[in-house]
Amino acid sequence: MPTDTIAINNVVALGRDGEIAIVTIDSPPVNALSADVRDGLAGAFAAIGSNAGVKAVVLVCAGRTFIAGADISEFGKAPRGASLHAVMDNMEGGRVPVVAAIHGTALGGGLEVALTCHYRVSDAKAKFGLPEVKLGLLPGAGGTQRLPRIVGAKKALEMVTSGAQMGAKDALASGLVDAIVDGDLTAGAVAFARQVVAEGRPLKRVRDDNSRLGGDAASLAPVFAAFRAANARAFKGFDAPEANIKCIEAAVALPFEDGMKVERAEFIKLMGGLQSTAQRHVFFAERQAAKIDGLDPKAELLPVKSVGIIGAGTMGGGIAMNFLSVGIPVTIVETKQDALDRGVATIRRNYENSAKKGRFSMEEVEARMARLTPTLALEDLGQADLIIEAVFENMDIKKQIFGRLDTIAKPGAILASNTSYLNVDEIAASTSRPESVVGMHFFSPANVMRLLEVVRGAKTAPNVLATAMATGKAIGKIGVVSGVCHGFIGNRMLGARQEQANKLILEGARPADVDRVLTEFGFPMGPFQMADLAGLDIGWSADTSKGVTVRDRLCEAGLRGQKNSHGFYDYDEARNRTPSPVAEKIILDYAAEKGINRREIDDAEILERCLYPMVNEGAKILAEGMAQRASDIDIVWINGYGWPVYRGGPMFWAEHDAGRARIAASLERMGMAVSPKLVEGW
Ligand code: 3H9
Repeated sequence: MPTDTIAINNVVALGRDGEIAIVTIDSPPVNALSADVRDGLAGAFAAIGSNAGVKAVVLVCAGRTFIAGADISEFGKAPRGASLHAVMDNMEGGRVPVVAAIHGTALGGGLEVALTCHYRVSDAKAKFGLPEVKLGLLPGAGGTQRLPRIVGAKKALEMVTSGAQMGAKDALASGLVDAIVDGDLTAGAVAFARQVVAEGRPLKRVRDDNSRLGGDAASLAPVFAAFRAANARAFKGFDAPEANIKCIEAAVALPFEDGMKVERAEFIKLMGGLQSTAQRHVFFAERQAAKIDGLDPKAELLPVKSVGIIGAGTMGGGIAMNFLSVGIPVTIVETKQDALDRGVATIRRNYENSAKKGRFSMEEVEARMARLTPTLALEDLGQADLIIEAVFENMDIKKQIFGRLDTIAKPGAILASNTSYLNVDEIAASTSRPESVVGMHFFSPANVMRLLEVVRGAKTAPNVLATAMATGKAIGKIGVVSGVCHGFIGNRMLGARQEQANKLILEGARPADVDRVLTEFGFPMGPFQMADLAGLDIGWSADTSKGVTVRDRLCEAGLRGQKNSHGFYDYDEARNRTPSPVAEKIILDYAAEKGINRREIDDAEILERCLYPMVNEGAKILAEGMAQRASDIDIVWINGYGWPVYRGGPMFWAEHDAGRARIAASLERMGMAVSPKLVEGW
């Protein structure tokens, strides 16, 4: 047991267990390497250096995890406290062995600190990773030079460019940890340190051992080339992956110290760039979104142990999968047996496809399917804790369903609508318990997309809202609270973009131009590709079509989008697309009929007209209090609509890249009313 523990400062303590010194970091929530932690470590290792009685050191963390990385909130601010590199050099170059004792997640700078220790032990659940790439960065404390010297260049490449974590078992097999400790971690690490001392083992410095790199620059050149080629699409637009690759190349090609210089230079470049600022903004924005203004964070949540879903179509089925996958039983309701059978078959097929790809076993498919109860009777939802209505967008039908649910659902059950546009308050008013009604707007495909808009009705009870958000988290979604307005946050802004896109193709741009400009900006697809994918006939019917919009006319001409291989584009069997001449003629005829003079429209105008009105709509949403904060809007667009994460979301982009004043001026030129919020800022 440690004795004589002294506080080096408020977050680092130094204790002794015989000849073993124990340095403990206790800096909640995640022991990030803040200035205080660095100062504490500097102080502790200085004290150890001058104490001849210490034969080895154990470095351990209190709380839920080992060091989770540099303190991201310090980035971009004036430097304070001891330099991390100096602290690490001191540990690595010291006279006694240092053993890192790891639990939770050793991430980023945390893993880098561990890699400067001479030995590493962990518990069986520990995880290891260098996730800096997700922040638009690279491991800047030697990680790119040390990791490949343990796990090899190839594995290191994968880890630094994906940020993926490695479990303890793999870490042991690859030499990232020297032992896995059962029982008390500190005690196990101390025993390990004693053994190192007793056996007179060397001070293993990762930097000095090139034997596991897996080859030299020449022999590994094809590995780097193949890796770049295989990932070109995934890395497109991002600066950080290539910088990470260059550093691993340097680890292979150069002596350690020179590799460190490359790492430093690349790190500084990334840190000063807008992409990393944007990605760090997104990191904090994601966590911020979970916080609901004016709501006690400890508000008691309602239990969600069983779920009812109304509608077994694409949305209903996708929503059901989220719950089945995490072990929550679902009763799914349809009005017709064949629709029900189709919905259940689709869920099974999706699961089986995942199993075939090796994501989980066929037994797991059966286990998930066993949690699903299909039924034609709404009455079967009487015992569900949460009921989600996912039928098509028709207010009358939704009201009718909620009216019936009111008589069926047990008291206290949450009644949610997956509506993507409609007034949740009006839906709630069709029940006698509007406090139990909330919007839960999923995005298609609902089992994949991370975004969940949680729509807070005027009467939604705080614990209903909090439970909807917590339920989203439990099924792996990022919940964002929206107020009640047409289309909520995401679709309302999308509407502003679509309106301009539709005008642009009449005024002279081609759909393919609009799509190209937006994909070059970083969206995975443009508005017309998206329309084709969703189906041009959504909400359209041959019986009621008046032929008044371009869409009506496309549908009337039999163009339905990808589903029948003809839409704004024609699709071949491999889904390769070429602009449709039929669609083009319909657009040209329509423009002529409306007397629109077509003109050359350049890329800059396309981008401005698609994105600026969207930002303006976002500003209105903020001014009306429909979104809690600008960063919530960014999270909606990144996770629901494919806004490129390295551009930080529309509101971040407006503030830090395009410029609010420039957007406002341009909107005025377009003759659009500028939201005062856009001018005054958020
Ligand atoms: C780096 O290390 C650079 C070096 O290579 C180079 C240096 C020269 N800093 O996620 P949670 C906060 S870059 C500051 O909800 P969980 C977070 O904001 C870093 N704050 O918990 C939240 O605050 P709040 C590389 C941080 O249990 C609270 O902690 N490392 C940091 O779901 C709880 O977070 C990473 O990128 C941080 N590093 O997940 C790891 N981390 O309560 C980033 C967290 O006020 N972190 N916070 O909202 C994570 O991935 C997760 O937080 C973790 C815990 C898995 C650790």
